[in-house]
Amino acid sequence: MKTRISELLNIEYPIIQGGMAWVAEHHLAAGVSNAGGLGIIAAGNAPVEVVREEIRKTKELTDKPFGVNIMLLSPYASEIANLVIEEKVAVVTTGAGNPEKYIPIWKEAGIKVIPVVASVALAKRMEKYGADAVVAEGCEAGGHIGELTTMALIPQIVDAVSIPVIAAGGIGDGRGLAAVFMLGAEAGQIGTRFVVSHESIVHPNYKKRLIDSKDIDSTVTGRSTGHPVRSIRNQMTRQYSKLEQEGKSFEELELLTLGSLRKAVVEGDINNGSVMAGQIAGLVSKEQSCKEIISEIIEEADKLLKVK
Ligand code: TUI
Repeated sequence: MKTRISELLNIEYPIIQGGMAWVAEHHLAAGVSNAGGLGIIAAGNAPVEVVREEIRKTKELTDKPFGVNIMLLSPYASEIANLVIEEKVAVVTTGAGNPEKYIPIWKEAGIKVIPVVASVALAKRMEKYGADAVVAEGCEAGGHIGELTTMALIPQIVDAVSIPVIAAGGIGDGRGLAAVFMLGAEAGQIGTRFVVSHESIVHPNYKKRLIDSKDIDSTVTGRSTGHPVRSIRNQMTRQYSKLEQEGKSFEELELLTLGSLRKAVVEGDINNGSVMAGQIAGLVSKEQSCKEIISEIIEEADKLLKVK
């Protein structure tokens, strides 16, 4: 399954791992890269020294290319934008914002730049500013999301830009990967399924909650603040929605979510923490190694795409 993305990134299979804050650290990133995909370290809201350490530990675990995802709402985003240059990271993906002011320095350093976008307008702008590819993320995805579904977003972005498009949001198996190829994507970004991998360091309660989840278990909070986030419905999302309906300020709502992802991922508090996951969680039924996950998805997609 050679595509412009596997060529660009120098990877065996057209699968990249989502840049999930707290989840995507060196074990997962190296696991995915060693399995032939592109592993990604999520900087999230972490300070620069923590991210530097993650990059160095990943280098110890793999000789394959890997990337760093920069969450642009982070107070450390600009420092991390420089860190990836210092550490000679091969690929940068970005989320939750517009990275155009950093693109020239990353390109100058030879970094492959792949912004995550949720609209045609931002995809076109990223191409104009020199991005190598875009991840087009539909609202089936977990975490911070845009408005459009993957089904509607991918073909519109594919038609609007010439650079290759990586689809994200709702891909959990080979059928999903084959489907986005039909829409014109040249790779898939997968998050939720990798959360439930052996290499993922999330608390066992979090993995079990995803394995147990049904199709309709995720919900979106934060639409009123302009920062919609998809996670599994629980005490935390109910409390958040109640305060949102009461018209509480963005600052008050932030206080509730502050640290809540860590609470779920690290402490395993899946009732009061934020259990971010995509709509495809209902399809994830067991914990596997990154190698098993990637082999299974590629084998299935390959078979489907060969049927004429
Ligand atoms: O970034 C993500 N997913 C995330 S970031 C995150 S941490 C967080 N937690 C709470 C509140 C906010 C963030 C958890 N999950 N995915 C990539 C993504 N980017 N999806 C959508 C976007 C996006 C949306 C609007 C990118 C750009 C944009 O507009 C930028 C502009 O200025 O035009």
